[in-house]
Amino acid sequence: MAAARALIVVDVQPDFLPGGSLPVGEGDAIIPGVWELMESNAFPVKVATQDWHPPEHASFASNHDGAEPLETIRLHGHDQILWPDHCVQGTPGAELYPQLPWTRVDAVIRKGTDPRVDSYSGFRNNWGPGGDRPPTGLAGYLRERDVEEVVICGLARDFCVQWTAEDAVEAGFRTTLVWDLTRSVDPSGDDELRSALEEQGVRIVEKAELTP
Ligand code: VGL
Ligand code: ZN
Repeated sequence: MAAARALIVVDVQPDFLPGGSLPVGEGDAIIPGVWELMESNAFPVKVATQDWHPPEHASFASNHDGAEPLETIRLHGHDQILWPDHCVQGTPGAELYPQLPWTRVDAVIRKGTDPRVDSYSGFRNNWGPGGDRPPTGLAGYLRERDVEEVVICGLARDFCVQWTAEDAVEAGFRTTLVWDLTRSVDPSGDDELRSALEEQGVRIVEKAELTP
């Protein structure tokens, strides 16, 4: 089979959209464009990630006595931002956003399922108690499908999209991030984030620049 290009749709879930428990500003603005890419025939492989936490997850402020959301603590030797409860397994906020054509997606990688460890990236967990970042299996899945290039969109630009893009480069995939089909939790860092990603080898494009 010829080298394939894969679409990766990151964490488009109600909890990250307006009205959700960890809403990303303007998160809903990406929906029509993401819908178009999901419907496109330009991607022989399409995958999605789904943030999928147990209620006792270590990234929830509610699971740390006296802690408030958006505080940073040390967890397994690394900084960890504490979040409001979000994407709790089986809750409506954790679903794949119901208005998108998920039937088009070949595989869904659920992440953040280990209560002890966060997982921003679709490829590997954040650092765990063992000091390593255990893989989710996504890189192997894509390699077995002859994928050489990944095109990434979704939420949030400055967390799960960023980490997924960085790990995609590190795993050896040509990596494109569709900037206008992402939004940040903290847009004030966007300029810096953009340069940092480009420096690491992530190609950043607007949706209109994607060759169909
Ligand atoms: C995300 C914070 C916590 C994301 C997930 O999808 O960017 N951010 N969990
Ligand atoms: Zn999460």
